[in-house]
Amino acid sequence: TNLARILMTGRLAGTGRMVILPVDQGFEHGPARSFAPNPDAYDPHYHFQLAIDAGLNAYAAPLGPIEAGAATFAGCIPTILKMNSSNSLSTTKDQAVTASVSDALRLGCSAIGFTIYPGSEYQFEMIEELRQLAEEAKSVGLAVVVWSYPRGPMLDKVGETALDIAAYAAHIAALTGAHIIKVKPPTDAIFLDAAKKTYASYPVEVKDPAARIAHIVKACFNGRRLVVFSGGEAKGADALLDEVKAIHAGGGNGSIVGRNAFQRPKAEALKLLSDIIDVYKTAG
Ligand code: FBP
Repeated sequence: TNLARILMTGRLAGTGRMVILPVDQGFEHGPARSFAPNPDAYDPHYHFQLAIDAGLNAYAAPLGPIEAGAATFAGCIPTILKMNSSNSLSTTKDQAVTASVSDALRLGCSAIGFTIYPGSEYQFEMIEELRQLAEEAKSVGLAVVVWSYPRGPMLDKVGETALDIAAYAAHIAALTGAHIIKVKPPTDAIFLDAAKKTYASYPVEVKDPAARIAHIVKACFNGRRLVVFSGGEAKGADALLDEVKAIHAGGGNGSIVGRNAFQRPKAEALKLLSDIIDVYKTAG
């Protein structure tokens, strides 16, 4: 029911596609880097209202912002409680658990969100933390959204978004039992090429962005799990819309767009989110 609530909210209700606003960048990158480009975004109420006004499917955030808006926005938009977070002051590839399943229930959330870093020195602890929280969340009817971001000693920046590694990370998230899997859009790199090894027979046309998305969808149980792609650092609207068109063409289920939404002035953000939704509303 909670997964359906996410899928049945906003302008994409009933299409199987979704656009989600994630705002945990204050943890991940710090307040100034996240919110100074659009100071209204220092206020968590701004994010609730932006997600509602844009007709999005859900708003995802850590405990503090969800608590700050829970009373005012109760019932207005599904929320995803982000249960763990990293911060830029850390030198390790790990995240702290900062909320509980009972917090999610108390705040009326539809889902919990959890990040894993496949490839990190702490990956197995993170996956075990997820196992416990996901079991608890599912036992009380909450959906589970997994951010799967490859990073760690064997991966450089190319490797973190290389197609083979992104597919591997997405598959690991599916294997943990995630209902919704969130990854970065994969690049046309193959990690083993980047490492100067051969991977001549990788089974997908890596130069075609839509084929890369389709490969990630296959890795998520051949489309039996929902997969959404993050927006990344602020970029031009056309570049973001090109990515969204490839996600749509490749059979991805949608976008989870943070900085590209809340770092723009509100009118501009609403226009961009509306254009993104229009892409997902087209048939195919
Ligand atoms: P963006 O659309 O701003 O990229 O948000 C997606 C997201 O996963 C956030 O939830 C998270 O804070 C951020 O990206 C992490 O990005 P990175 O790990 O690359 O710094």
